[in-house]
Amino acid sequence: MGFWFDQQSLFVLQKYFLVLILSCNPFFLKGTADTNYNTPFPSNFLFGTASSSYQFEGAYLSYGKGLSNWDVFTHEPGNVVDGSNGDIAVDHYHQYLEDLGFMDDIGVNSYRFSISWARILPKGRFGTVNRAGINHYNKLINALLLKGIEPFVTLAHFDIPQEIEDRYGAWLSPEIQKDFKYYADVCFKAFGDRVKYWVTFNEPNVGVIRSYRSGVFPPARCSGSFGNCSSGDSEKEPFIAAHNKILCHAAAVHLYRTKYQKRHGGSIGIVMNAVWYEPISDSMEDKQAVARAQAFYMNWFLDPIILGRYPTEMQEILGSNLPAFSKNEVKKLKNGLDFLGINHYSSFYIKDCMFSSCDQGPGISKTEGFAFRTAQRDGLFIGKPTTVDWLYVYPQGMEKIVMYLKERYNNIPMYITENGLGEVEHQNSTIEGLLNDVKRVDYMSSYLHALGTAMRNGADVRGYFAWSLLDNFEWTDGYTIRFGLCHVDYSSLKRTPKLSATWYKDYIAKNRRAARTCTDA
Ligand code: GBH
Repeated sequence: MGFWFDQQSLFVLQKYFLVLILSCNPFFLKGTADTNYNTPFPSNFLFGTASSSYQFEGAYLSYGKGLSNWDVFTHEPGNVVDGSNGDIAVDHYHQYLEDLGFMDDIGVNSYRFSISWARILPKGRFGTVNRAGINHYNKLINALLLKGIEPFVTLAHFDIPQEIEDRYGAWLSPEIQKDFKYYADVCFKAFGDRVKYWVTFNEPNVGVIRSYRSGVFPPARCSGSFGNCSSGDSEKEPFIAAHNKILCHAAAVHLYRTKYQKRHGGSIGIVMNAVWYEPISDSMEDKQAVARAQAFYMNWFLDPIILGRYPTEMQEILGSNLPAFSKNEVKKLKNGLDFLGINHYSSFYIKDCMFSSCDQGPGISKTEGFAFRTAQRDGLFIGKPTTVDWLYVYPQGMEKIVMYLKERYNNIPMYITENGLGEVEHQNSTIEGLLNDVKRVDYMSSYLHALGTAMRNGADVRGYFAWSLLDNFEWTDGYTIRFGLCHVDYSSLKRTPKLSATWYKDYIAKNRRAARTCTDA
Protein backbone atom coordinates (compact mmCIF):
# COMPACT_ATOMS: atom_id res chain seq x y z
CA MET A 1 0.00 0.00 0.00
CA GLY A 2 1.42 3.38 -0.96
CA PHE A 3 1.52 6.56 1.04
CA TRP A 4 -1.95 7.76 1.90
CA PHE A 5 -1.43 11.16 0.32
CA ASP A 6 -1.16 9.92 -3.29
CA GLN A 7 -1.81 12.41 -6.07
CA GLN A 8 -5.46 11.54 -6.43
CA SER A 9 -6.52 12.02 -2.82
CA LEU A 10 -4.40 15.13 -2.46
CA PHE A 11 -6.36 16.65 -5.30
CA VAL A 12 -9.66 15.67 -3.69
CA LEU A 13 -8.54 17.09 -0.38
CA GLN A 14 -7.48 20.35 -2.00
CA LYS A 15 -10.86 20.68 -3.63
CA TYR A 16 -12.57 19.95 -0.34
CA PHE A 17 -10.62 22.60 1.52
CA LEU A 18 -11.24 25.16 -1.21
CA VAL A 19 -14.97 24.64 -0.89
CA LEU A 20 -14.70 24.92 2.88
CA ILE A 21 -12.68 28.09 2.78
CA LEU A 22 -15.05 29.67 0.32
CA SER A 23 -18.20 28.64 2.10
CA CYS A 24 -16.95 29.80 5.46
CA ASN A 25 -15.73 33.14 4.26
CA PRO A 26 -18.15 35.73 5.67
CA PHE A 27 -18.01 37.78 2.47
CA PHE A 28 -18.93 34.77 0.45
CA LEU A 29 -21.71 33.89 2.87
CA LYS A 30 -23.35 37.27 2.70
CA GLY A 31 -24.72 36.93 -0.76
CA THR A 32 -25.84 33.32 -0.58
CA ALA A 33 -29.09 31.78 0.51
CA ASP A 34 -30.12 28.77 2.57
CA THR A 35 -27.33 26.24 1.89
CA ASN A 36 -24.81 28.69 3.30
CA TYR A 37 -27.01 30.29 5.93
CA ASN A 38 -25.07 32.99 7.74
CA THR A 39 -25.18 32.51 11.47
CA PRO A 40 -23.47 34.48 14.21
CA PHE A 41 -23.53 31.43 16.51
CA PRO A 42 -20.35 29.34 16.77
CA SER A 43 -20.67 25.55 16.65
CA ASN A 44 -20.09 25.18 20.40
CA PHE A 45 -22.80 27.74 21.22
CA LEU A 46 -25.22 26.44 23.83
CA PHE A 47 -28.85 26.48 22.77
CA GLY A 48 -31.05 25.43 25.64
CA THR A 49 -34.16 25.79 27.70
CA ALA A 50 -34.32 26.83 31.36
CA SER A 51 -36.26 25.85 34.47
CA SER A 52 -36.04 26.05 38.26
CA SER A 53 -36.64 23.56 41.03
CA TYR A 54 -39.59 25.16 42.81
CA GLN A 55 -41.35 26.12 39.59
CA PHE A 56 -40.97 22.67 38.00
CA GLU A 57 -40.32 19.78 40.34
CA GLY A 58 -43.25 19.29 42.69
CA ALA A 59 -42.70 16.29 45.02
CA TYR A 60 -42.44 18.91 47.71
CA LEU A 61 -42.44 16.58 50.67
CA SER A 62 -41.38 13.29 49.13
CA TYR A 63 -38.11 11.40 49.11
CA GLY A 64 -36.65 13.11 52.14
CA LYS A 65 -36.97 16.70 50.95
CA GLY A 66 -37.17 19.38 53.66
CA LEU A 67 -39.56 22.34 53.54
CA SER A 68 -38.37 25.32 51.58
CA ASN A 69 -39.23 28.97 52.19
CA TRP A 70 -41.53 28.83 49.14
CA ASP A 71 -43.36 25.75 50.44
CA VAL A 72 -44.16 27.63 53.63
CA PHE A 73 -44.94 30.92 51.91
CA THR A 74 -47.34 29.53 49.31
CA HIS A 75 -49.24 27.63 51.98
CA GLU A 76 -50.15 30.90 53.72
CA PRO A 77 -53.31 32.25 52.12
CA GLY A 78 -53.11 35.46 50.11
CA ASN A 79 -49.53 35.22 48.90
CA VAL A 80 -50.15 33.81 45.41
CA VAL A 81 -52.81 35.36 43.13
CA ASP A 82 -54.59 32.12 42.30
CA GLY A 83 -54.00 30.57 45.72
CA SER A 84 -51.83 27.90 44.13
CA ASN A 85 -48.44 26.48 45.12
CA GLY A 86 -45.61 24.31 43.80
CA ASP A 87 -46.55 21.15 45.72
CA ILE A 88 -46.94 19.35 42.41
CA ALA A 89 -45.92 22.12 40.01
CA VAL A 90 -45.42 20.38 36.65
CA ASP A 91 -44.21 17.17 38.30
CA HIS A 92 -40.81 17.43 36.65
CA TYR A 93 -39.38 15.39 39.54
CA HIS A 94 -41.21 12.34 38.22
CA GLN A 95 -41.53 13.25 34.56
CA TYR A 96 -37.99 14.47 33.88
CA LEU A 97 -37.31 11.68 31.40
CA GLU A 98 -40.31 12.61 29.32
CA ASP A 99 -39.30 16.27 29.53
CA LEU A 100 -35.83 15.38 28.43
CA GLY A 101 -37.42 13.74 25.42
CA PHE A 102 -39.00 17.08 24.47
CA MET A 103 -35.62 18.79 24.85
CA ASP A 104 -33.97 16.16 22.74
CA ASP A 105 -36.60 16.58 20.07
CA ILE A 106 -36.13 20.35 20.02
CA GLY A 107 -32.43 19.65 19.59
CA VAL A 108 -31.01 21.68 22.47
CA ASN A 109 -27.46 20.92 23.57
CA SER A 110 -27.88 22.31 27.09
CA TYR A 111 -30.42 22.39 29.92
CA ARG A 112 -30.42 25.03 32.63
CA PHE A 113 -32.06 23.83 35.84
CA SER A 114 -31.65 24.51 39.55
CA ILE A 115 -31.05 22.19 42.46
CA SER A 116 -33.50 22.35 45.32
CA TRP A 117 -31.31 23.17 48.32
CA ALA A 118 -33.87 21.68 50.71
CA ARG A 119 -33.89 18.44 48.72
CA ILE A 120 -30.14 18.06 49.19
CA LEU A 121 -29.96 19.48 52.72
CA PRO A 122 -33.42 19.35 54.33
CA LYS A 123 -32.14 21.19 57.43
CA GLY A 124 -29.29 23.12 55.85
CA ARG A 125 -25.95 22.40 57.47
CA PHE A 126 -27.77 21.46 60.68
CA GLY A 127 -28.86 18.07 59.38
CA THR A 128 -27.72 15.29 57.11
CA VAL A 129 -27.37 15.07 53.36
CA ASN A 130 -30.47 13.57 51.76
CA ARG A 131 -29.20 10.66 49.66
CA ALA A 132 -32.44 10.42 47.68
CA GLY A 133 -31.93 14.03 46.60
CA ILE A 134 -28.39 13.36 45.42
CA ASN A 135 -29.60 10.28 43.55
CA HIS A 136 -32.33 12.22 41.83
CA TYR A 137 -30.00 14.84 40.39
CA ASN A 138 -27.47 12.15 39.49
CA LYS A 139 -30.12 10.42 37.42
CA LEU A 140 -31.15 13.68 35.76
CA ILE A 141 -27.55 14.68 34.98
CA ASN A 142 -26.65 11.24 33.63
CA ALA A 143 -29.75 11.12 31.46
CA LEU A 144 -28.90 14.54 30.04
CA LEU A 145 -25.32 13.58 29.26
CA LEU A 146 -26.46 10.40 27.56
CA LYS A 147 -28.38 12.58 25.13
CA GLY A 148 -25.50 14.99 24.67
CA ILE A 149 -27.21 17.76 26.65
CA GLU A 150 -24.92 19.82 28.91
CA PRO A 151 -26.25 20.44 32.41
CA PHE A 152 -26.10 24.16 33.34
CA VAL A 153 -26.80 24.14 37.06
CA THR A 154 -27.99 26.88 39.41
CA LEU A 155 -27.48 26.33 43.14
CA ALA A 156 -30.12 28.76 44.39
CA HIS A 157 -33.09 29.93 42.34
CA PHE A 158 -35.09 31.69 45.10
CA ASP A 159 -35.92 28.56 47.16
CA ILE A 160 -33.89 27.86 50.33
CA PRO A 161 -34.43 25.49 53.27
CA GLN A 162 -36.97 26.99 55.70
CA GLU A 163 -34.68 25.87 58.51
CA ILE A 164 -32.19 28.58 57.56
CA GLU A 165 -34.93 31.20 57.65
CA ASP A 166 -36.19 30.02 61.03
CA ARG A 167 -32.80 29.69 62.69
CA TYR A 168 -31.20 33.01 61.87
CA GLY A 169 -33.19 35.00 59.29
CA ALA A 170 -31.40 33.63 56.23
CA TRP A 171 -29.92 36.39 54.04
CA LEU A 172 -30.03 38.97 56.80
CA SER A 173 -27.33 37.12 58.73
CA PRO A 174 -23.68 36.64 57.73
CA GLU A 175 -24.17 33.17 59.20
CA ILE A 176 -25.64 32.13 55.82
CA GLN A 177 -22.18 32.15 54.26
CA LYS A 178 -21.39 28.97 56.18
CA ASP A 179 -24.58 27.32 54.96
CA PHE A 180 -24.19 28.32 51.34
CA LYS A 181 -20.57 27.24 51.23
CA TYR A 182 -21.45 23.92 52.81
CA TYR A 183 -24.26 23.36 50.31
CA ALA A 184 -22.05 24.34 47.36
CA ASP A 185 -19.38 21.94 48.56
CA VAL A 186 -21.86 19.06 48.71
CA CYS A 187 -23.02 19.81 45.15
CA PHE A 188 -19.55 20.31 43.66
CA LYS A 189 -18.43 17.06 45.25
CA ALA A 190 -21.47 15.06 44.16
CA PHE A 191 -22.00 16.43 40.64
CA GLY A 192 -18.89 18.38 39.65
CA ASP A 193 -17.29 15.54 37.73
CA ARG A 194 -20.12 15.89 35.19
CA VAL A 195 -21.40 19.46 35.61
CA LYS A 196 -19.21 21.97 33.80
CA TYR A 197 -21.37 25.06 34.29
CA TRP A 198 -22.22 26.29 37.78
CA VAL A 199 -24.33 29.28 38.73
CA THR A 200 -24.34 30.40 42.35
CA PHE A 201 -27.51 32.53 42.27
CA ASN A 202 -30.39 33.22 39.99
CA GLU A 203 -31.27 36.93 39.98
CA PRO A 204 -30.05 37.86 43.45
CA ASN A 205 -31.15 41.43 42.61
CA VAL A 206 -34.76 40.40 42.04
CA GLY A 207 -34.58 38.12 45.07
CA VAL A 208 -33.52 40.74 47.61
CA ILE A 209 -35.80 43.42 46.14
CA ARG A 210 -38.87 41.20 46.31
CA SER A 211 -38.03 39.60 49.65
CA TYR A 212 -36.89 42.68 51.57
CA ARG A 213 -38.06 45.84 49.74
CA SER A 214 -41.51 45.18 48.31
CA GLY A 215 -41.99 42.13 50.51
CA VAL A 216 -43.90 40.08 47.93
CA PHE A 217 -41.49 37.08 48.13
CA PRO A 218 -40.72 35.19 51.34
CA PRO A 219 -39.93 36.16 54.07
CA ALA A 220 -42.22 39.07 53.07
CA ARG A 221 -40.35 41.84 54.83
CA CYS A 222 -40.79 45.53 54.02
CA SER A 223 -41.67 48.84 55.61
CA GLY A 224 -43.69 52.02 55.03
CA SER A 225 -45.09 52.68 51.60
CA PHE A 226 -42.86 50.04 49.99
CA GLY A 227 -45.41 47.33 50.62
CA ASN A 228 -47.70 45.69 53.09
CA CYS A 229 -45.63 43.76 55.64
CA SER A 230 -45.71 43.18 59.36
CA SER A 231 -42.01 43.88 59.76
CA GLY A 232 -38.85 44.79 57.88
CA ASP A 233 -36.91 47.82 56.73
CA SER A 234 -37.10 48.45 52.98
CA GLU A 235 -34.37 51.06 53.09
CA LYS A 236 -31.79 48.91 54.84
CA GLU A 237 -32.48 45.19 54.62
CA PRO A 238 -32.19 44.76 50.83
CA PHE A 239 -28.61 46.04 51.07
CA ILE A 240 -27.75 43.74 53.96
CA ALA A 241 -29.24 40.72 52.18
CA ALA A 242 -27.42 41.64 48.96
CA HIS A 243 -24.16 42.03 50.85
CA ASN A 244 -24.51 38.56 52.31
CA LYS A 245 -25.42 37.09 48.92
CA ILE A 246 -22.34 38.67 47.37
CA LEU A 247 -20.17 37.17 50.10
CA CYS A 248 -21.88 33.78 49.68
CA HIS A 249 -21.15 33.93 45.97
CA ALA A 250 -17.52 34.79 46.64
CA ALA A 251 -17.21 31.94 49.15
CA ALA A 252 -18.59 29.38 46.69
CA VAL A 253 -16.39 30.65 43.85
CA HIS A 254 -13.32 30.56 46.08
CA LEU A 255 -14.15 27.02 47.13
CA TYR A 256 -14.71 25.89 43.55
CA ARG A 257 -11.50 27.46 42.31
CA THR A 258 -9.28 26.16 45.07
CA LYS A 259 -10.74 22.70 45.52
CA TYR A 260 -12.47 21.59 42.31
CA GLN A 261 -11.84 23.64 39.21
CA LYS A 262 -8.48 22.16 38.23
CA ARG A 263 -9.76 18.63 38.47
CA HIS A 264 -13.23 19.21 37.02
CA GLY A 265 -12.39 21.87 34.46
CA GLY A 266 -15.71 23.65 34.74
CA SER A 267 -16.62 27.31 35.17
CA ILE A 268 -18.69 29.24 37.68
CA GLY A 269 -20.80 32.37 37.35
CA ILE A 270 -23.88 34.22 38.51
CA VAL A 271 -27.16 35.09 36.79
CA MET A 272 -28.52 38.63 36.95
CA ASN A 273 -31.87 39.99 35.91
CA ALA A 274 -30.94 42.65 33.38
CA VAL A 275 -33.39 45.30 32.22
CA TRP A 276 -32.39 47.72 29.50
CA TYR A 277 -32.97 51.32 30.58
CA GLU A 278 -33.37 54.02 27.97
CA PRO A 279 -33.21 57.70 29.04
CA ILE A 280 -36.60 59.32 28.57
CA SER A 281 -34.89 62.38 27.07
CA ASP A 282 -31.46 63.41 25.84
CA SER A 283 -30.87 65.55 28.91
CA MET A 284 -27.75 65.00 30.99
CA GLU A 285 -29.96 64.47 34.04
CA ASP A 286 -31.91 61.61 32.50
CA LYS A 287 -28.74 59.98 31.20
CA GLN A 288 -27.22 60.10 34.66
CA ALA A 289 -30.44 58.68 36.06
CA VAL A 290 -30.01 55.70 33.72
CA ALA A 291 -26.51 55.13 35.11
CA ARG A 292 -27.98 55.22 38.64
CA ALA A 293 -30.81 52.87 37.71
CA GLN A 294 -28.32 50.28 36.41
CA ALA A 295 -26.06 50.80 39.42
CA PHE A 296 -28.92 50.18 41.85
CA TYR A 297 -30.26 47.16 39.95
CA MET A 298 -27.51 45.18 38.28
CA ASN A 299 -24.08 46.68 38.94
CA TRP A 300 -25.02 46.53 42.64
CA PHE A 301 -23.90 42.89 42.47
CA LEU A 302 -21.63 42.84 39.45
CA ASP A 303 -19.30 45.69 40.44
CA PRO A 304 -18.39 44.05 43.78
CA ILE A 305 -17.99 40.61 42.24
CA ILE A 306 -15.92 41.75 39.28
CA LEU A 307 -14.33 45.01 40.41
CA GLY A 308 -14.26 44.54 44.18
CA ARG A 309 -16.41 47.54 45.18
CA TYR A 310 -19.97 48.86 45.09
CA PRO A 311 -20.88 51.30 42.29
CA THR A 312 -19.93 54.88 43.20
CA GLU A 313 -23.52 55.99 42.56
CA MET A 314 -24.66 53.72 45.37
CA GLN A 315 -21.94 54.76 47.77
CA GLU A 316 -22.78 58.43 47.25
CA ILE A 317 -26.53 58.10 47.71
CA LEU A 318 -26.76 55.40 50.37
CA GLY A 319 -23.90 56.33 52.65
CA SER A 320 -23.92 54.19 55.77
CA ASN A 321 -26.96 52.18 54.62
CA LEU A 322 -24.58 50.41 52.27
CA PRO A 323 -22.51 47.78 54.11
CA ALA A 324 -18.74 47.83 53.57
CA PHE A 325 -16.36 45.06 52.53
CA SER A 326 -13.27 44.36 54.62
CA LYS A 327 -9.85 44.38 52.94
CA ASN A 328 -9.80 40.61 53.04
CA GLU A 329 -13.25 40.34 51.49
CA VAL A 330 -12.27 42.67 48.66
CA LYS A 331 -9.36 40.38 47.83
CA LYS A 332 -11.66 37.37 47.68
CA LEU A 333 -14.25 39.22 45.66
CA LYS A 334 -12.29 40.52 42.70
CA ASN A 335 -12.62 38.62 39.43
CA GLY A 336 -15.14 36.35 41.07
CA LEU A 337 -16.76 35.30 37.81
CA ASP A 338 -15.83 32.98 34.97
CA PHE A 339 -18.95 34.02 33.09
CA LEU A 340 -21.97 36.22 33.47
CA GLY A 341 -25.50 34.90 33.05
CA ILE A 342 -28.10 37.39 31.84
CA ASN A 343 -31.85 37.03 32.18
CA HIS A 344 -33.25 39.61 29.82
CA TYR A 345 -36.88 40.16 28.91
CA SER A 346 -37.86 43.81 28.81
CA SER A 347 -36.86 47.47 28.71
CA PHE A 348 -38.02 50.68 30.38
CA TYR A 349 -37.56 54.43 30.12
CA ILE A 350 -35.87 56.20 32.99
CA LYS A 351 -36.58 59.72 34.17
CA ASP A 352 -34.40 61.63 36.62
CA CYS A 353 -35.87 62.28 40.08
CA MET A 354 -32.77 63.62 41.79
CA PHE A 355 -32.57 67.04 40.19
CA SER A 356 -36.20 67.31 39.16
CA SER A 357 -39.24 66.33 41.19
CA CYS A 358 -41.35 63.29 40.38
CA ASP A 359 -44.76 62.07 41.49
CA GLN A 360 -44.93 58.84 43.46
CA GLY A 361 -43.91 55.92 41.27
CA PRO A 362 -41.54 53.02 40.72
CA GLY A 363 -37.91 53.86 41.33
CA ILE A 364 -38.15 57.35 42.73
CA SER A 365 -36.88 56.52 46.22
CA LYS A 366 -33.31 56.87 47.37
CA THR A 367 -33.08 53.05 47.63
CA GLU A 368 -33.45 52.77 43.85
CA GLY A 369 -31.28 55.75 42.93
CA PHE A 370 -34.02 58.35 42.27
CA ALA A 371 -34.72 56.99 38.80
CA PHE A 372 -38.37 56.75 37.82
CA ARG A 373 -39.22 53.72 35.63
CA THR A 374 -41.91 53.95 33.01
CA ALA A 375 -42.77 52.09 29.84
CA GLN A 376 -44.16 55.19 28.14
CA ARG A 377 -42.79 58.35 26.56
CA ASP A 378 -45.20 60.95 25.19
CA GLY A 379 -47.94 58.36 25.33
CA LEU A 380 -45.99 55.81 23.27
CA PHE A 381 -44.72 52.51 24.67
CA ILE A 382 -41.03 51.61 24.46
CA GLY A 383 -42.03 48.36 22.79
CA LYS A 384 -45.17 46.42 22.05
CA PRO A 385 -47.06 45.77 25.31
CA THR A 386 -47.87 42.14 26.10
CA THR A 387 -50.37 40.51 28.42
CA VAL A 388 -47.66 40.53 31.13
CA ASP A 389 -47.56 43.96 32.77
CA TRP A 390 -43.75 44.24 33.00
CA LEU A 391 -42.95 42.81 29.59
CA TYR A 392 -42.60 45.04 26.52
CA VAL A 393 -41.23 43.73 23.24
CA TYR A 394 -38.11 45.79 22.59
CA PRO A 395 -35.56 43.48 20.93
CA GLN A 396 -33.01 46.30 20.61
CA GLY A 397 -32.79 46.10 24.40
CA MET A 398 -31.10 42.70 24.04
CA GLU A 399 -28.40 44.08 21.80
CA LYS A 400 -27.93 47.15 23.97
CA ILE A 401 -27.74 45.39 27.33
CA VAL A 402 -25.22 42.88 25.99
CA MET A 403 -23.06 45.65 24.51
CA TYR A 404 -23.35 47.63 27.75
CA LEU A 405 -22.11 44.66 29.80
CA LYS A 406 -19.40 43.90 27.26
CA GLU A 407 -18.02 47.43 27.63
CA ARG A 408 -18.40 47.69 31.40
CA TYR A 409 -16.93 44.31 32.26
CA ASN A 410 -14.17 43.90 29.71
CA ASN A 411 -16.02 41.50 27.43
CA ILE A 412 -16.54 38.83 30.05
CA PRO A 413 -18.01 35.61 28.59
CA MET A 414 -21.80 35.86 28.72
CA TYR A 415 -24.73 33.47 28.49
CA ILE A 416 -28.31 34.55 27.99
CA THR A 417 -29.64 32.33 30.76
CA GLU A 418 -33.30 33.35 30.27
CA ASN A 419 -35.37 35.03 27.60
CA GLY A 420 -38.94 34.41 26.63
CA LEU A 421 -42.50 35.65 26.50
CA GLY A 422 -45.23 35.11 29.05
CA GLU A 423 -48.92 34.91 28.25
CA VAL A 424 -51.59 35.60 30.83
CA GLU A 425 -54.30 32.97 30.63
CA HIS A 426 -57.80 34.43 30.41
CA GLN A 427 -61.20 32.84 30.81
CA ASN A 428 -61.62 32.86 27.07
CA SER A 429 -58.14 31.50 26.27
CA THR A 430 -58.44 28.32 24.23
CA ILE A 431 -55.93 25.50 23.99
CA GLU A 432 -55.70 26.11 20.24
CA GLY A 433 -54.86 29.74 20.88
CA LEU A 434 -52.25 28.89 23.48
CA LEU A 435 -50.62 26.32 21.20
CA ASN A 436 -50.52 28.69 18.25
CA ASP A 437 -48.12 31.06 20.03
CA VAL A 438 -47.13 33.23 17.08
CA LYS A 439 -46.30 36.11 19.43
CA ARG A 440 -43.74 34.01 21.29
CA VAL A 441 -42.13 33.02 18.00
CA ASP A 442 -41.94 36.66 16.91
CA TYR A 443 -40.55 37.64 20.29
CA MET A 444 -37.84 34.99 20.34
CA SER A 445 -36.78 35.43 16.75
CA SER A 446 -36.46 39.19 17.12
CA TYR A 447 -34.52 38.92 20.40
CA LEU A 448 -32.20 36.26 18.96
CA HIS A 449 -31.63 38.42 15.92
CA ALA A 450 -30.65 41.33 18.18
CA LEU A 451 -28.36 39.02 20.13
CA GLY A 452 -26.69 38.02 16.88
CA THR A 453 -26.04 41.68 16.09
CA ALA A 454 -24.30 42.14 19.45
CA MET A 455 -22.21 39.03 18.77
CA ARG A 456 -21.22 40.26 15.32
CA ASN A 457 -20.08 43.42 17.07
CA GLY A 458 -17.75 41.41 19.25
CA ALA A 459 -19.76 40.46 22.33
CA ASP A 460 -18.52 37.14 23.73
CA VAL A 461 -21.91 35.45 24.14
CA ARG A 462 -21.73 31.66 24.42
CA GLY A 463 -25.25 30.47 24.94
CA TYR A 464 -28.99 31.21 24.91
CA PHE A 465 -31.65 29.56 27.07
CA ALA A 466 -35.34 29.97 26.38
CA TRP A 467 -37.50 30.48 29.46
CA SER A 468 -39.04 28.00 29.57
CA LEU A 469 -39.37 24.43 28.35
CA LEU A 470 -42.80 24.06 29.95
CA ASP A 471 -45.53 26.28 31.33
CA ASN A 472 -44.89 26.34 35.08
CA PHE A 473 -45.47 27.94 38.47
CA GLU A 474 -44.79 31.64 37.95
CA TRP A 475 -44.11 32.62 41.60
CA THR A 476 -46.72 35.02 42.99
CA ASP A 477 -48.60 34.82 39.69
CA GLY A 478 -49.13 31.11 40.28
CA TYR A 479 -50.28 29.28 37.16
CA THR A 480 -51.88 32.33 35.54
CA ILE A 481 -48.91 33.21 33.30
CA ARG A 482 -47.58 30.69 30.78
CA PHE A 483 -43.97 30.93 29.58
CA GLY A 484 -43.56 27.44 28.07
CA LEU A 485 -42.52 26.25 24.64
CA CYS A 486 -44.71 23.32 25.62
CA HIS A 487 -48.21 23.75 27.02
CA VAL A 488 -49.03 21.98 30.27
CA ASP A 489 -52.57 20.99 31.15
CA TYR A 490 -52.45 21.54 34.90
CA SER A 491 -55.06 18.92 35.73
CA SER A 492 -53.71 16.03 33.65
CA LEU A 493 -50.12 17.40 33.55
CA LYS A 494 -50.09 16.50 29.88
CA ARG A 495 -47.46 18.35 27.86
CA THR A 496 -48.07 19.52 24.29
CA PRO A 497 -45.45 21.32 22.20
CA LYS A 498 -46.53 24.76 21.03
CA LEU A 499 -45.69 26.33 17.68
CA SER A 500 -42.68 27.97 19.40
CA ALA A 501 -41.18 24.54 20.19
CA THR A 502 -41.27 23.60 16.51
CA TRP A 503 -39.94 26.99 15.56
CA TYR A 504 -37.06 26.77 18.08
CA LYS A 505 -36.21 23.31 16.77
CA ASP A 506 -35.92 24.65 13.21
CA TYR A 507 -33.99 27.68 14.39
CA ILE A 508 -31.43 25.59 16.23
CA ALA A 509 -31.06 23.13 13.36
CA LYS A 510 -30.55 25.89 10.85
CA ASN A 511 -28.05 27.77 12.97
CA ARG A 512 -26.17 24.71 14.05
CA ARG A 513 -25.84 23.21 10.58
CA ALA A 514 -24.52 26.49 9.27
CA ALA A 515 -22.08 26.82 12.13
CA ARG A 516 -20.86 23.26 11.76
CA THR A 517 -19.78 23.49 8.13
CA CYS A 518 -17.41 26.26 9.14
CA THR A 519 -15.75 24.99 12.24
CA ASP A 520 -16.05 21.22 12.40
CA ALA A 521 -13.64 20.63 9.50
C1 GBH B 1 -37.24 35.34 36.00
O1 GBH B 1 -37.60 36.35 36.83
C2 GBH B 1 -37.07 34.18 36.90
O2 GBH B 1 -35.71 33.80 37.01
C3 GBH B 1 -37.92 33.02 36.56
O3 GBH B 1 -37.97 32.19 37.66
C4 GBH B 1 -39.26 33.51 36.10
O4 GBH B 1 -40.16 32.46 35.93
C5 GBH B 1 -39.07 34.25 34.81
O5 GBH B 1 -38.15 35.27 34.96
C6 GBH B 1 -40.33 34.82 34.23
O6 GBH B 1 -40.86 35.83 35.02
O7 GBH B 1 -41.30 45.98 36.60
O8 GBH B 1 -39.26 47.09 37.04
O9 GBH B 1 -40.14 45.53 38.65
C7 GBH B 1 -37.88 37.55 36.24
C8 GBH B 1 -38.69 38.33 37.22
C9 GBH B 1 -40.22 40.03 36.98
C10 GBH B 1 -37.94 40.55 37.31
C11 GBH B 1 -40.46 41.36 36.49
C12 GBH B 1 -38.16 41.92 36.82
C13 GBH B 1 -39.82 43.48 36.19
C14 GBH B 1 -39.03 44.67 36.52
N1 GBH B 1 -38.88 39.65 36.72
N2 GBH B 1 -39.53 42.31 36.97
S1 GBH B 1 -40.01 45.90 37.24
